[in-house]
Amino acid sequence: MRKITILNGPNLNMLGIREPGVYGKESLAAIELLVRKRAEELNISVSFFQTNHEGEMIDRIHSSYGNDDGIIINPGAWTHYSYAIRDALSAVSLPVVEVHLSNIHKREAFRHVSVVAPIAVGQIAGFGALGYVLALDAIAGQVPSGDSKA
Ligand code: CA2
Repeated sequence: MRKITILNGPNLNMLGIREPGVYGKESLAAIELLVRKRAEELNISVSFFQTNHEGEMIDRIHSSYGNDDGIIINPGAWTHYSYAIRDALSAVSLPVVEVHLSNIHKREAFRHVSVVAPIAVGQIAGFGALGYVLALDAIAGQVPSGDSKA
């Protein structure tokens, strides 16, 4: 079975608690449920991880090496400046899909830049919680299922 890891960076544990106008009303747990439902339909095994600590995120990305088939990541504010997160993603040589709840391109100028995007297969931004489900569909297309009936 294909294994996909879904990673969330700083402050995303606050989803559903504050700023619903920008990031939607769903909590991270609710997003996880949505993604798990779609993962079941696609016969994909998913694991979730959120941290507010950059080094912890880098360690988690490294642990995907040899264990996972792809990474979906919302790097939060690290998106805009963390070469360390980008290098870690690059180092594990797995397909990466970048997700953002908000449309970062119509927000403040500093959010228009993603240092992760150049090493990602693609970026999904602006669709709220649905973006994570879309990202799963997208990454499923990048990773062969090994099942001729799928
Ligand atoms: O739109 C996204 O998903 C972001 O990655 C969210 C980040 C932001 O820095 C990026 O520019 C775009 C921030 C996540 C903060 O999440 C909060 C959730 C609820 C309340 C406050 C912050």
